[in-house]
Amino acid sequence: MDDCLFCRIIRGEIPSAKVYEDDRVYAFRDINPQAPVHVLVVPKAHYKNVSDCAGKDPGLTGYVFKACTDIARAEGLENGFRLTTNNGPDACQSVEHMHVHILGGAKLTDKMG
Ligand code: DGP
Repeated sequence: MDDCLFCRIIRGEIPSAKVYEDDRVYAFRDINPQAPVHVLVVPKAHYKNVSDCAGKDPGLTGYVFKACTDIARAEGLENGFRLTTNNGPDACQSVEHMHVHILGGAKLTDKMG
């Protein structure tokens, strides 16, 4: 996806604060953090959201979530963290490349919506 923002970040065409990378996922700090730790974890392959990824490659979807838990541990979030993935317009997904938000580093609100 030539013009996808997160594909461009993965390729290094747009700078990002990288947290983790392997052959299947890339993780970087959110440009507009909503918590002391706010990391985005994305599959390197382009899927427009988690529904798209889960439907076409459920193994990769699981791999992304496993990576999230490993990154949360590495970020020192032993006391808890939240994983959020916005899926489609009603969820206010703003970038159409599947991504999971890792939020933590403080007590988060109990409001989920
Ligand atoms: P969502 O609303 O779930 O689609 O989240 C998209 C997130 O992407 C949002 O929290 C802000 C972040 N974001 C948008 N553009 C950039 C960027 O250029 N760099 C980084 N690091 N994050 C970005």
